[in-house]
Amino acid sequence: MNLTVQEFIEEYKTQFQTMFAYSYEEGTTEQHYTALGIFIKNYLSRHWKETRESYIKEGAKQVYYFSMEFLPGRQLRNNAYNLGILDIIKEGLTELDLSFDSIAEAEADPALGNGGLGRLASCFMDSLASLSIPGNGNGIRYQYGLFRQKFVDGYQVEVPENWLRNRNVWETRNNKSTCLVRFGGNVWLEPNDKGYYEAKYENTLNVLAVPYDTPMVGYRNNKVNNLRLWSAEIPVEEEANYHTLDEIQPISEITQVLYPDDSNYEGQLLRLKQEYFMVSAGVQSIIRHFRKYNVPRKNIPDKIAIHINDTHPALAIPELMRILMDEEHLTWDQAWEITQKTCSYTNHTILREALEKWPIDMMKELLPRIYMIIEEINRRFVDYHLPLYGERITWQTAILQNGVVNMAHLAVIGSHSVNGVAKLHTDILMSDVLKDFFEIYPERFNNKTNGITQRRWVHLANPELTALIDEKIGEEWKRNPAELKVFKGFEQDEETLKQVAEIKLNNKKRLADYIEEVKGIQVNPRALFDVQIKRLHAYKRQHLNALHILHRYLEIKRNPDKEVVPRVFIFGAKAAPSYVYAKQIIKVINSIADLVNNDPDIGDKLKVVFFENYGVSLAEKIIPAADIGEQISLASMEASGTSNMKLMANGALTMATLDGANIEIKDFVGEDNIFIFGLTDKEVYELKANQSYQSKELYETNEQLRRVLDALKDGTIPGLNGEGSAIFDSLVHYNDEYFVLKDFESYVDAQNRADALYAKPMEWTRKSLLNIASSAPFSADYTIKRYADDIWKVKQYFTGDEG
Ligand code: 26M
Repeated sequence: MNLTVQEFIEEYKTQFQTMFAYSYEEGTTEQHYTALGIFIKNYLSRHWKETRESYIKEGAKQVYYFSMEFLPGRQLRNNAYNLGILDIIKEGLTELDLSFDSIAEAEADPALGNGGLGRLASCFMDSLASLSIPGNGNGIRYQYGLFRQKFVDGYQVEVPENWLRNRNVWETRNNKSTCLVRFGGNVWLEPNDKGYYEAKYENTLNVLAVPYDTPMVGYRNNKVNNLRLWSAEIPVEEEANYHTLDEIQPISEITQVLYPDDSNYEGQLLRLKQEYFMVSAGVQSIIRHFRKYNVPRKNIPDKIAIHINDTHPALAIPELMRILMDEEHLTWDQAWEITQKTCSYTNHTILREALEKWPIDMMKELLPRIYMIIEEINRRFVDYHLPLYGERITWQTAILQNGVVNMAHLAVIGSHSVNGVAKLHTDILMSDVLKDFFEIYPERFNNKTNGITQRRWVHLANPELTALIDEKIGEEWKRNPAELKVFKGFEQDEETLKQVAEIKLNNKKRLADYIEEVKGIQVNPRALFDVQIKRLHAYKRQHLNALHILHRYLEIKRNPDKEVVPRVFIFGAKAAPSYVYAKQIIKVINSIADLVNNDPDIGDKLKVVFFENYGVSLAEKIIPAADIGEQISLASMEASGTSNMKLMANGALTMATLDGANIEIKDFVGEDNIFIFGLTDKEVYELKANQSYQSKELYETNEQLRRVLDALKDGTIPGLNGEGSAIFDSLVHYNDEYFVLKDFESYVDAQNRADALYAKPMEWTRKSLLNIASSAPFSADYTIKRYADDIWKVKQYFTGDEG
């Protein structure tokens, strides 16, 4: 199906007219977006259908990636690109006097996730499709995504994100595949005359789960996988029982809004409803689909893999047990063997406060049958392990502890594989967080370092760089990222270095224009662009970055004639609405920005830009323009990080602690081509263990540090209402939980090294090129290949029509 420009033009005009009963010349940008989206969806629909059919025909094992969050980003450009029709469409639209870029901007960016975990899920969906692996996403179609962030007087204000206001062109509502999900009521088991117990229910709340399917388009391989997002509705046959909005509420609220906190777990009943709703609908639809394979149920693990993205979907384990026993009438032992072989789990955090522990009473009342099953899993686990491992280990690894259901324990016990998301993180799981489990089940543990899709984050976000690499090493690297290393051969080639530098400058000019447009701040594109983009959290230490900025500011004020390397500090970060400290940090950084940006003594030497509403679309604009990527979490705290990978792939040099995947980045790019500073994880553990750290001493003895800290509360920063003092107190009087002061000097030192290097543009660019050329190992394609081979045992399906 080779589309020509002329065919596109004709079909598009007709399409537009059919949809809107206007000629295309009269269309708004938004209408053009809708028409073009529908055009592309129609174009891919045959591949979507054929991909699904071919998996069944081949009896292919399929993986289902269960995640409460997906952050796919805008899909128009991505889908056209992966289908291989982007250039044709662009050309056609130009002939029609329309701009593809403006049309693409009209798409709503679905913010159905908080941050790293959700974006990883979407990178994985892209890689699964692009590798021709039968992989499905399973999640929730939240009516409102993550809040839209605004700043009012420098404070974060949250506004609802009504991403479905205009029509979502990508989704297909699938009325044929709905399921019923039951909550609450009473459950009991009744023996019947067929020789098994039947689960009987009364007074349950029945919710209809309606799937909306979204195509996940593979890169030029004619494969289109499926992302299935569930929406809660009243069952048609029960509609007559619902009369008022109040009565509808318990159902409609389930898929209304995404929980906006990714670091602090609060046992909210509604969240538990969301988790079970998604999991139950997902598992039911998998088992229904499995019947198409016509193989015995004991072969379920040969046809199905269910992946649990953090503990949030861990109820998939008891739900699969429930279906296998209550609906398929298998015995406990049969069901348990199938469940364990089918499920696998990824841990994404060691933050204690983020671990899910549901009150038993809540679980019992909301999910009585599921709770019975969890209780039995726990009973069998304890009975078996007590004689083998003794009291301490057994009780510490039990699922039920002190009145709560420990979801991580459920996930580990019910899975055949447990993985962390970077080497260090997996080591910490094995030696600390899940240590006892590592003793019981060493064979289950494995590392899968995260990855990113170069298609979205390089090919599309940075077309000039992509064209340059094509020109230098050919196009093979796009299908086979390992080829990128060939680009290293150009590290001494002056012409190539000049081109790399020029591309970076062009990207910075575009970002500078955008900064001027949305923030009204003028920045010098030749300044060093220093970028920290990620959720706001104390452990990620945006406040360390802020202290460094303050330090620079004070230095310039003290020494106005000294030559400095001009810098633009760029932030993007949302704080959880209830996270007071994180919001205080936002306010402080915004106030520092006001101070610095409006001080005539400072000029181009220092600028601070805090973008509102950071998300996938904004990341695509910022990342190609970054010179430095800030990865400055306290060692051991950041499980992996993924913005580190996106930034390096676009030629940013990494400013990093030895945390998460930074360590692997350093190993690949070489320590000369990265700025490393700060405590190591071992030093952090030691300081914590011997309780020897006294942040106040640092404040008292280090004059440079004291000056900076005092500026937080002595009126230097305008417009604060105690936020600076709050941060001061946490760092000085409450002993600085995340060792910000401890790492300060080493951080400033690394930043000075960065300045010195930036003053030698060719040297800088050479390192930038080496970063680009060393980024291939962080392709999500490789990560997914390893999940497929080691954990899921799913194959790539080449059907000969890959195109
Ligand atoms: C939990 C309970 C209730 C409501 C929300 C949550 C929740 C949601 C998201 C908890 C954690 C969530 O995300 C954690 C996360 O994004 N972790 C990040 O995962 C990335 C991908 O593996 C890593 O790169 C980051 O280091 C890690 O912080």
